[in-house]
This record gives sequence, structure tokens and C-alpha cells, in this order.
Amino acid sequence: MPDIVLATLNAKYIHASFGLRYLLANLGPLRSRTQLLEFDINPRPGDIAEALLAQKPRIVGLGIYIWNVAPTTEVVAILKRIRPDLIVILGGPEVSHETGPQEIVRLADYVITGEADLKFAEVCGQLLERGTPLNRPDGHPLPIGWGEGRGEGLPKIIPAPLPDFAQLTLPYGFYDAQDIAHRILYVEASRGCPFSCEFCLSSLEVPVRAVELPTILNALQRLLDRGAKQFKFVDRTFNLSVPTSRAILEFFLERHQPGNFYHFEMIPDRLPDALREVIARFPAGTLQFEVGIQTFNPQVAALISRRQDYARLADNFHFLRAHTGVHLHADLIVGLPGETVASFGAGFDQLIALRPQEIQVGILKRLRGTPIVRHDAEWEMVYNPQPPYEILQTKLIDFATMQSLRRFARYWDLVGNSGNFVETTPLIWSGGASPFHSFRHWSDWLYARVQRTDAIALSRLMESLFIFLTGEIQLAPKFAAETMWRDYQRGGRRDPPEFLREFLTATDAPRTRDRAAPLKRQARHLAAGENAGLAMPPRLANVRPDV
Ligand code: B12
Ligand code: SF4
Repeated sequence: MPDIVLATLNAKYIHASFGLRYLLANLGPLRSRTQLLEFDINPRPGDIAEALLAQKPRIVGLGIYIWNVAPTTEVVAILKRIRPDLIVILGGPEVSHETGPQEIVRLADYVITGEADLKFAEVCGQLLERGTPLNRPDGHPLPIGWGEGRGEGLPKIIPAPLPDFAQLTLPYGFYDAQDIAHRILYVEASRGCPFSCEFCLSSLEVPVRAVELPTILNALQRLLDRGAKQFKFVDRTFNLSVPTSRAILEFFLERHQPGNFYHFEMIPDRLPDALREVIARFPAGTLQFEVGIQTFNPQVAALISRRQDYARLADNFHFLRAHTGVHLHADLIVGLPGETVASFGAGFDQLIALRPQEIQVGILKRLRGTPIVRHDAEWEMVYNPQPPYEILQTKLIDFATMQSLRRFARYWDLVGNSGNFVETTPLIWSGGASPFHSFRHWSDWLYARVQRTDAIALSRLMESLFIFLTGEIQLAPKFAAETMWRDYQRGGRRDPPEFLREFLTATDAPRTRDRAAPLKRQARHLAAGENAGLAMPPRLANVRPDV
């Protein structure tokens, strides 16, 4: 039985916990006495506690994030009720700041704040030394401060000094064959961010530290040798050091195999020729860039201390869409201080014109520790006290309007991002009106009709969209049906939904029953070829209202 269990609740099964693997890799002699247990957020807290207790550990270390703090609080409460002697150590971004008022912190024995790669091993070593086979055989005195959190010496809140990569054992050997075959593999070439966007936790993570290039390339090579195909870099700004990002991209390009996929988070206004040249050589659909823009309103950007060159950003988007096969995922945030509905909408329209394949419309969250709280009084920021602490209203956007924008974000995900409506989405604004206003009209209309934002079957969503397009904005039914049918087939489906059949000719609709497996989201965008971005295809300018 292990002395230590390291566990966390991931957002979903496919997300492997990278942080815990770092802790495990750096446990030194305690590694062989440690068990890694991962869950997702769906099982009942009682079942998770049962699985942890079944290992009969002396220490349980739990990784706490915004997506799991609520269920993990219940897990800790149960653990301590059943086994009061069990030592519970917490760590992770959610408990690294503002620990004072947190219930989960109250319930636990220790919290190690910050990057605990090395500190966790040190603390466990100290705790296990007491009265165990690990007890100091050499008779040295116990470490200073030992045991205080339990009335025995160690403080309850233990800050971890920032480790340098040179001190760390990399964790990639702890991705097992199952992880490599079925889960997203997180990797990192650097930690920290030099920027200071006030809504973001990474703005506190200075300085930027990088893994030595040969070291990370070796690690990536070993993963490739073991059959890894999908890599998601968690570096906050992958394109910060151009020579390093170029070297990593070159590395992947030289070893590229069909089915390989690489995801990077990029700052949008930094894409010099040295990067453009190598990016353009990747096969279409193999690179994904997550590009935070957050706001197109320069006053709002200044308020939240976000520096951004909008002209360069636009130029880089044009380049990426025209000359590369990169899948672009761009982020905007609703509810920033100083942002109105009109300025958000104008930004959304600007982004549509830049034609990324996906737009993530995020609702502002007040992450613990972030300096955005300095705007609370002036901009009357009201956040939900429950995780993920989303904005409820501001001085400029009241609660009801924020709710409508929240639904807009959700429906945008279902329609604009899903890849199920690549050609159909631009029809929503095909009259030439603002995409934002048109999509908001559809979003409000849809909510009035279905009264929900989740668990909407694709067939119901499609039928609602067809009724909206042909009724509310009066597109010709045959034209709308043919467009939807092309989208539907792009997903690998062969059987038209009942409500479309009367508008499709026999050649449009091969009424077969063979159902191919639906394609992945990015593949549906890719299959749409030239129309895969979100801007209105030029030929649509002429179709309204009755083609
Ligand atoms: C991968 C990731 C995800 C994945 C989920 C991963 C998973 N395992 O389930 C996905 C994409 C689903 C996701 C979603 C979201 N995420 Co996210 N995500 C990340 C990301 C990019 C990488 C995490 C990582 O692996 N880091 C590298 C490792 C080494 O660091 P680490 O995990 O922090 O671990 C270290 C310490 O925290 C600590 N530690 C960790 N566990 C433990 C355990 C113990 C016992 C101890 C002592 C210490 C300890 O030591 C580790 C080693 O140094 C981070 C940003 C980043 N680069 O870190 C954001 C981040 C974690 N996400 C964040 C946010 C806000 C979100 C979203 C709310 C964003 C949104 N959509 O609005 C959503 C929420 C999802 C939901 N369902 O509700 C915030 C976290 C805020 C918080 N308080 O938890 C971060 C930090 C981004 C940011 N800069 O603001 N995310
Ligand atoms: S939003 Fe991006 S650029 Fe800004 S601080 Fe966070 S990681 Fe850095």
C-alpha cells in the first residue's frame, strides 16, 4: 500500500493531470511509495473518497483547480470525517491565493502554494519521517518548524519557492501507454508570462523560465517514439522566444506523421517572418493556435493592463488564413471593466472579419489572486461567489443583459464553433447586418423557443435554425436546406433529417441509412475548405432574401 496518494479531479477524462505528474517525477526516494489516482469531476465525492481511502495512505495530496474545488471540498470533508489521522495536503492554482476564507483550506492539514514540484517532496519527507520506517536512522534533529500545521511545527500554508527547470525532473515518463493513446498530452517549454493582463493568473507568474532546448526536444522525441500524436503546449506565450518556438516547430515538422496535431497558445501580434515561414510549411489542420485577444476596445485593454497592437494582430490573422492551414481559435471576454454591449459587439464583428475557425466567447471570471478586483468599485463589478466566479453584472451591462450574452456564448459554441454549421452560420447574418447583432437575435429567439442552453439534440438545434433562417430572416427554404445539408454531410452523416427532406432533390439527398462516424470538430472546419473561416462567403452577399 502506498504511503502517499496524489490525486486530482480533471475537467474531463481526456485531460491528463500534468501538474501531478511533475510532483510525482520529483518525489525522489518517495516516488516508489506514491500512487497517482486521477478522476474526473463526474463521480460522486463519496466514491472518490472511498477509492482514496482504499489505498490506506498516510498522506493524500490533492490538486485543486477552479473546475474541481467544489466537489473536492466534499471529498476532503469525507476523508477527514472517516480518517481524522490522514494528512491532507492541498496545492494548485485555486488554493495558491486568498486561502483565508476557503472551506477546503480549513478542512485540510497543509496547503503548499505555487509551483510545488520540489516542495511537495520536501514536506512529505518531513511528515513521513516521524515514527515511520523513514524515521531518521542517523539521529539527526527533526527539521525546524516540523509539525506545526497539526500543532507540531510546519506552518499550515507553505509557500513553494519558484523552482528552476534545471532543478526539475521532467514528468513525461509518467504518461503511460493509455495516456499516450487516449488523452491530451500536456507539455511545456516554459513557465510564466511577462505580460500583466489583470484577469489572468499567469500575470502573477513572473519571471518566465524556459526548459533547456535540447532537454525539451529530447523529451518530445521520446514521446514521439512511444507513439504520441497530439501535443498541447501549456506555455502561456509560446511565441515569446522566436528562436525557441521556431526550433520546436522545425522539430515537429521534420518528424511529422499523418494524424499528428500540435496546439500552442500564442500572443496575436508577434509573428515575425522566421515563424511565418515554418508555420506555412505545416500540412493543413495539423497546427492549432489559441490566440487570446479578449477585447478590441483599446480603452478596456488599457484598463486591464493588456498591451496589444491591433494592426499587427490583423496582419497576422490575414497571413495565417491566407497562407497557412493553421486552425485558429481566438478568445474574447464578455464583461471586462469598461466594456459595453456595443463595444463588445463591435469587437466580435471585427474578429469575424478576421475569419478564425473558432471564437471562444468567455465570460469574465474573477480568479483568486488576480488584480482585476481593483476595478470592482468603480465599474460596479458583481461576480458569482461560486466557482467559476463569473461576472453577473457591471456598471455597463445589467444582469438580464449579461444572461443574454451568456446564452450567446453558449449558443455560439454549439453553432459557430462546433463545426456542424460551418456554411450555415454566416447565413444568420447574410442580410449584411452585424454578425453580433444577428447572432444575438438568433440566440434570444432560440432561448425563447427551447428555454435551455444545454442538452439540445443536434436535430432539434438544426430544425430550430432552419425555422429561424426561413421564418425570422426569410431565406429561401431550398437554399437554407441545401446549405444545412452540406454541413450535415461534412460531419460524415448520410441520412438527412426529416424536416429537410422535402426541400432537397433526390440527388441532394441519397436517402441511405449508412451512417459514417461523425468527424471531429477541427476536421469539419477543415473539410469546409475555403469557407472554413467565419466571415460571410462573398457569394452570400447576393443570396438574400430569395434565391
Ligand atoms: C490544461 C488547462 C486546462 C484544461 C483542464 C486540465 C485538467 N487537468 O483537467 C482545460 C482546457 C479543460 C481547462 C479549462 C479551464 N481552465 Co484551465 N488551464 C489549463 C492550463 C493551460 C495548464 C495546466 C497545467 O498543466 N499547468 C502546468 C502545471 C505544471 O502547473 P499546475 O497545473 O498549475 O501545477 C503546479 C501547481 O499548481 C502545483 N500543484 C498542482 N497540483 C498540486 C497538488 C498538490 C498536492 C500540490 C502540493 C501542488 C500542486 O504544483 C504543480 C507543479 O508546479 C492552465 C494554465 C497553465 N499554463 O498552467 C490553465 C488554468 C489552470 N485554467 C484556468 C481556468 C480559469 C480555466 C477555465 C475556467 C477557463 C475558461 N474556460 O474560462 C476552464 C474551466 C474548465 C471547467 N470545466 O470548468 C486557470 C486556473 C484558475 C484556477 N484557480 O484554477 C489557469 C491557471 C489559467 C490562467 N492563467 O488563468 N484548463
Ligand atoms: S492573458 Fe495571456 S498574455 Fe495576458 S497575462 Fe495571461 S497568459 Fe500572459
